[in-house]
Amino acid sequence: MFDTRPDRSAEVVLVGRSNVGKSTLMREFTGHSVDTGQRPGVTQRPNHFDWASEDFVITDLPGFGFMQGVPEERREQIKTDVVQYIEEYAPNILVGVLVLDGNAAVEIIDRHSGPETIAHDIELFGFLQDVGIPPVIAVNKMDKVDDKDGELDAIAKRFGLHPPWKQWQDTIAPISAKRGSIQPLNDAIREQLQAAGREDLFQFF
Ligand SMILES: Nc1nc2c(ncn2[C@@H]2O[C@H](COP(=O)(O)OP(=O)(O)OP(=O)(O)O)[C@@H](O)[C@H]2O)c(=O)[nH]1
Ligand SMILES: [Mg+2]
Repeated sequence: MFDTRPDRSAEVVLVGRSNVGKSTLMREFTGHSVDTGQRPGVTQRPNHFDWASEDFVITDLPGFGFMQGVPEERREQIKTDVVQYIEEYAPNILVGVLVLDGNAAVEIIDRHSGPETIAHDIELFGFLQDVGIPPVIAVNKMDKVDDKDGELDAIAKRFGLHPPWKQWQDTIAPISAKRGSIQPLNDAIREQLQAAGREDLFQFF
């Protein structure tokens, strides 16, 4: 189990498959350097960015799914640890940002969906809701997507949110973390913070 978490009463977590851009997004949020990479599996322990004076922490969690050079057993362990982390700290977690690669998400979800299987991303979205954490879907790498509305509608549908996606701007935020274009996500996170009565944390988003 991860044991690096600072003891803070409020937290925002970034979760999602490997290589979708969670750490790049973390860097955007904090303005501090975080290891990112060309290959999946760069982050294998949580990166916490901590404001002790505000009693607040943002956590970039390791990714799940394929990781280059990481054995299956270790990947399963990381996934279990991520789920346990979320479960344990759910009472403190105000928003769960589920990061997707806008270019690949629909194909990956469809490939892993079947009569008896559920894609990780969909499962995680439901899990966040089940433990009482409002999820926000950050659809990243939009700079590489041509038909933006078409892709976002397709994603919305996979998560059971009826298209058009624009009805769901407090839950679906198209961004390009690498280009520093994350305003829709800041807005969506603020909506959730406001619902939790935590306008004091607006300064971070
Ligand atoms: N085109 C494009 N590439 C991006 C964007 N955001 C991140 N990337 C690239 O995607 C790759 C993976 O980024 P990371 O931030 O390391 O991804 P991660 O989700 O933290 O990956 P793990 O730590 O392996 O789970 C890097 O090469 C980034 O430069 C984006 O908005 N657009
Ligand atoms: Mg990372």
